[in-house]
Amino acid sequence: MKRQPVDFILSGAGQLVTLAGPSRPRTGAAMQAVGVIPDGALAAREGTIVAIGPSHEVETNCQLVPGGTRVDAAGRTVTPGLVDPHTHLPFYGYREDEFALRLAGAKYLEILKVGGGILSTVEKTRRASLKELIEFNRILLDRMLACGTTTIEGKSGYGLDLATERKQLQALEILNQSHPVEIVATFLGAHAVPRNEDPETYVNRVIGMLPEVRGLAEFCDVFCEEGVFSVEQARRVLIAAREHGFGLKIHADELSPLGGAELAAELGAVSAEHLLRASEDGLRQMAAAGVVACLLPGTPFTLGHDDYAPARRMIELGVTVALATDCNPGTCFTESMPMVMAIACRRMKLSPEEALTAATINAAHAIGRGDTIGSLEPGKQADLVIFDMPNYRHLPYHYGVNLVATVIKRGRVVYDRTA
Ligand code: IZC
Ligand code: ZN
Repeated sequence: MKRQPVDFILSGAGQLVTLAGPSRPRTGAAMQAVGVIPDGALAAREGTIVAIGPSHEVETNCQLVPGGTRVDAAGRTVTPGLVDPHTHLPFYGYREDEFALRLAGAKYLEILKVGGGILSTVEKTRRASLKELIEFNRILLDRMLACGTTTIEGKSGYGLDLATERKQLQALEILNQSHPVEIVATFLGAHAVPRNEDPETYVNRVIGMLPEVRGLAEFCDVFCEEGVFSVEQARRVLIAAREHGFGLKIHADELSPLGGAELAAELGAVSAEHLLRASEDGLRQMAAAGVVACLLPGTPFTLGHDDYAPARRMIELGVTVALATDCNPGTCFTESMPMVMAIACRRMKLSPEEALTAATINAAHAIGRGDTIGSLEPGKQADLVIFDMPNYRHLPYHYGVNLVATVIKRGRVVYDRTA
């Protein structure tokens, strides 16, 4: 038989963890089935996986073309590129002063009320030029890539005016074209009410921005929270966004149980985020409507809370669970998905298998990319990570250090610590 020409071969993975399975989000017991090929190999052509299996089989069936890339995983563990489906990139500047205030007892929403928190990042982001914004966030993307993330979602929401919201989304577009990390963009005009503005008037302004950002963002999100945007205001923004063709996301039931989970189900949102205080009914409705629960355990960890989202109950109810960093300068400043997985296992009692499923295939579904990324299967993008660990269970187990050796995006080595 003629060998298939390929331009990328990775072989010798001690464990090649595929996450292969049905082309739908993984729920319940299916979250445990990560799929391990011992001594595994993978071949790709033009960035797309064409063969995957035991090393001897792939080597027999595939022929590397001259100039192609060969990677020896040398017994290490290979997984799909990690997907981070909820970040607040791009932002400008830091808020370490707020972190110290909170450690001394100040509350997140109280800081926002007096013009700090989100509003302080809004001021810095408004002042930054497009170029400054791009360069600041490029460094964050470099760190994400170094931690094994190959695709992220990023949001506006630090402009609260059309010009700055557009500047943020343009920064994402330029970074997506010029950085190996792939970016899915979300419009979060309804992130906070600008200083000295009436909330209802601002909601109307956000709705007016939708056609102006349509080409720059795929999703629309709202920070639905007591003292920020009500369920009724969130519903207005999201219904208008749906009419303009946006996919829907919602920051729901994080600090108070407003009914954001129910709203996400009612509107057919792609995902709902946080959900620490979501009602049992809301979770059932999310399961029935197929809304992905995007859990962000780095946030209660950063805020020093003892409560985490009820992930075990969600899995029992058949809700699709995904994990994300929530990377932002206020409530969770980390670029590391492995760190988030480590917290998820310890505080939400996910198994290592569930955490990996939540950070790959289910995370891909949380941003509408379940058909192209999140698992290693023929036809999908060749996005993978080689971890310096004997098996995938080390990923949440061995924490606080970076065990990424090499990252491959669309069949190209884009980060290599072993070189
Ligand atoms: O800058 O505080 N929760 N939005 C909603 C955030 C956190 C980001 C921030
Ligand atoms: Zn968020």
